[in-house]
Amino acid sequence: MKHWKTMTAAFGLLAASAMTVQAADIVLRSSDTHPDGYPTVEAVKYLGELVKERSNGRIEIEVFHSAQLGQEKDTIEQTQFGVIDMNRVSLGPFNNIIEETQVPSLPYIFRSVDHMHKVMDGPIGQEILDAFSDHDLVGLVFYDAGSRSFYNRQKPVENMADLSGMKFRVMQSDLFVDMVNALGANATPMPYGEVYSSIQTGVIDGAENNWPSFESSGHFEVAGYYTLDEHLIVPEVLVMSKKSWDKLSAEDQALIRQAAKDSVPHMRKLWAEREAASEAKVREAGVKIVSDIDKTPFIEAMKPVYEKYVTSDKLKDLVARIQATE
Ligand code: BDP
Repeated sequence: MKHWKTMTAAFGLLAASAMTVQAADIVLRSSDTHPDGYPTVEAVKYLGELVKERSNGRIEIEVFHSAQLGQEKDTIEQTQFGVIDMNRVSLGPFNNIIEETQVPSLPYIFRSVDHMHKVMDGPIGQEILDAFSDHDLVGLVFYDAGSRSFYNRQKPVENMADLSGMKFRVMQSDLFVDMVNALGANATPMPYGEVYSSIQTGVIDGAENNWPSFESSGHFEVAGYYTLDEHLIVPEVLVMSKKSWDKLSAEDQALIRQAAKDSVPHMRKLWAEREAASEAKVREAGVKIVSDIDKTPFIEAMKPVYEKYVTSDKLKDLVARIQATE
């Protein structure tokens, strides 16, 4: 009887391994909060195609979109534990864990998306990616996220004074809480997935995000005023779990790193297309857009935020080098 059980188990194992030989040897599960079709989701799918092709089908990436694996803060922890292999997230939710990620998350640190690309495509970006390795993660590449601006359900915000006393959701980052409070508004950190109903029920007045997120989340349906103050140009990041990474051969690690790099131009193309499409959809829906806004008072108001967060020599140096980048 015992013998028979062992035999069945052995057959089971054989069958299972025969199946995995036919499929991929390595399947990496990747998380994303955004819905299918969103540029970040499509970029990681594209990366999966590159990886599959270049590994002759040995490695696959399975993308779980629409927060199927959870909200960002939780999926980051699970990636650190090795439960999730790969994660595409904003840099924001890393701010409280990885000091270096605060730098590209500083309001108005980048003068434009081009400036952000110049910095993050170069040695400064690499230093920030390298910082993930002290936190059970491997930083692979940055993806685009345009610029973030405030939207709300109440009124057109024409200047900083209009923000006074209003309640805005921010990503779960102390830096963003201080950013909103320094503008005279009140910050409520909460997961992305709770924002729609919180605006709808009036728990908060609004939130802040880029065109594609404002549109794809449906927030524009409940927040009819969007003010293009562009306070953040914070990129997305693609990370891997250090635990999953360490299981790969050096060759496979190099293959994934290269494929991730190669997915960036594709992502940027998708981003530009989606940004335009989302803007058109939001405008068509009748959202009132305030685009002619004097950013100077907003930038001035960020001084105490910089003073509070840019304290270590490392961060001071990064900020100075970013500002000096033409
Ligand atoms: C989007 C980012 C996403 C964040 C979301 C947020 O792509 O990673 O979860 O903002 O505001 O733009 O939480």
